[in-house]
This record gives sequence, structure tokens and C-alpha cells, in this order.
Amino acid sequence: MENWFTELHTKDTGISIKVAKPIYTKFSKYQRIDIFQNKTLGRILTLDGLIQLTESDEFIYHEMLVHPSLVVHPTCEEVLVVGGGDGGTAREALKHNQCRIDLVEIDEAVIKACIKFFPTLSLSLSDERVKLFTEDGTKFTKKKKSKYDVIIVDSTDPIGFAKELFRAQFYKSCYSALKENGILVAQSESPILHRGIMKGMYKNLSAIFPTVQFYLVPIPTYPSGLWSFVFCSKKYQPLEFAREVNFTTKYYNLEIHKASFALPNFVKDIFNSD
Ligand code: SPD
Repeated sequence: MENWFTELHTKDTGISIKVAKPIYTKFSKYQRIDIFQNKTLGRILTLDGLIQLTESDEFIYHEMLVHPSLVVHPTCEEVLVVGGGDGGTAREALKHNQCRIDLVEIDEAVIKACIKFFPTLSLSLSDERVKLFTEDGTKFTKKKKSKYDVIIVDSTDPIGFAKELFRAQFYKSCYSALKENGILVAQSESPILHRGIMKGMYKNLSAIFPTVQFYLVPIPTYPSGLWSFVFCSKKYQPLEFAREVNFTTKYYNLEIHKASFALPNFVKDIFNSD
């Protein structure tokens, strides 16, 4: 019998991936965690049945979530990662040698599973520049004032407990937790399938940050294949100080940085419509 994983993206569309080998399943306090192997895509992590990463394309997501803001901030040293218990975001942030990272992941079970099954991502979590906190990112952020240069929100989709990471209250706490020239970046869903979510984020964020700019990235295994991130800043513009980096990346480079902030009209319309 063939075993297929299916994630529905709408009532009548989705993605199906053949499970070559189930590797791990756990019901944690927060969610169902699954890891399985596919011959083409490698190991895959799903949370509550939604793909979080595949070994084949996680580099696109993690490089593009991290490098645009860390390249633009001219003196970034203190970074907060909210979520990201798999370690992929920390791995990329550590390429910026001067950065120290606080990583706050609500679900310890995600960290443990990824340490075991995704070493190329989770090795970062044992770096001495990374401090791990297993607690609720919204509560953690509320306690911090003017501490971070960059905050990176590597959340799951806005379902269940992760909804809190898409609310105005959380963005306000992030604003206060950032220094006077700080940058917040967050994953912000698909401009094809989640336009309402992006519009809501834009509305909430632009009431708080003077600069709010979305950028686009292709992620083949995410809903619709086209994904977005949002860059919010107190001072810097996303193309200011953009430069080539002196470390190895598989996706990110200066041309990609610039190009990803150019938005097609159907995406601009999300923010211009009432
Ligand atoms: N629909 C999938 C969105 C998942 C975003 N988070 C991925 C976490 C990888 N570190």
C-alpha cells in the first residue's frame, strides 16, 4: 500500500507527497509533530499537518527570512528569533559573525525532534552565541525593552496558539523590544491564498512602524508556491545598505535582495484596496 501525505490549501487544492518512510510522530502539549522521508524532497517536518520545511527547499525560506534585514541593519548584534525551533533561522543568522541570538520557541518537543532528525538546521542551536528559551514568544517579547537590533518572527501559520503572533498587541511588544533603529521581519503567508492575512498584517504593522514593506519568495512546497515576508523598520529602508555578503548562501544574493522587494500589481492591490 502506498502512503501519501496531503496538505489541503483550499477546499479543492493542496499538495500530496509520497511518504517513503514515516520517521517520527508526537502529540506535544501544543501540536502534532510529524517527520517523514520523501525520495525527492528529503526529510519533511509538518506541524498539525502543515508543511514547515522540506530538506529540498528550506534554504530559500530561511535565507530570505534572515538575510535581508541583517544585511540592511548596519550594526546588528542582538537578534531575537520568535519560533524557529528547528534551528534553520538561527543557522542563517549565525552567518553574521557579530550576532548573538535569543531564540524563543514555545514547543520544546519541536526543538528535541529537530535536534535528532534535522542536524543540518539544528546544529545552530548548540552554538555558544545562541540562547534558547522555551516559552511563549508573546510573553517573552513583552518583558524586553529596547534590547534587540532585529526581531525575526519564524512562526507557523496563524492557526491556534500561533494566531497571537499576528496580532497588533504582539507587534507593539516587538516595537518596544527593538532599539531605536530596530527592524522586525516576519513570515507573512501567501499573496495568492492568504490575502486577508497579509492585509491585516499590513494594517496592524503600518499603524506601528514607519516603514512596512512586503517581499516575495518562491517556496515550492508551501501553499501556492509563492510566499511573502514583511520587513518593518523604525529607521532603515530595505534597499539601504544592501550589499553582497561574504559567506555562502544558496539562494540569497544582492540581486535577489533587490528583486524580491519589487511587487507585482496583484500584490500591491492587497494594500491599496479598502
Ligand atoms: N504554511 C507554512 C508556513 C510555515 C512557516 N514557518 C516555517 C518554519 C520553518 N523554520
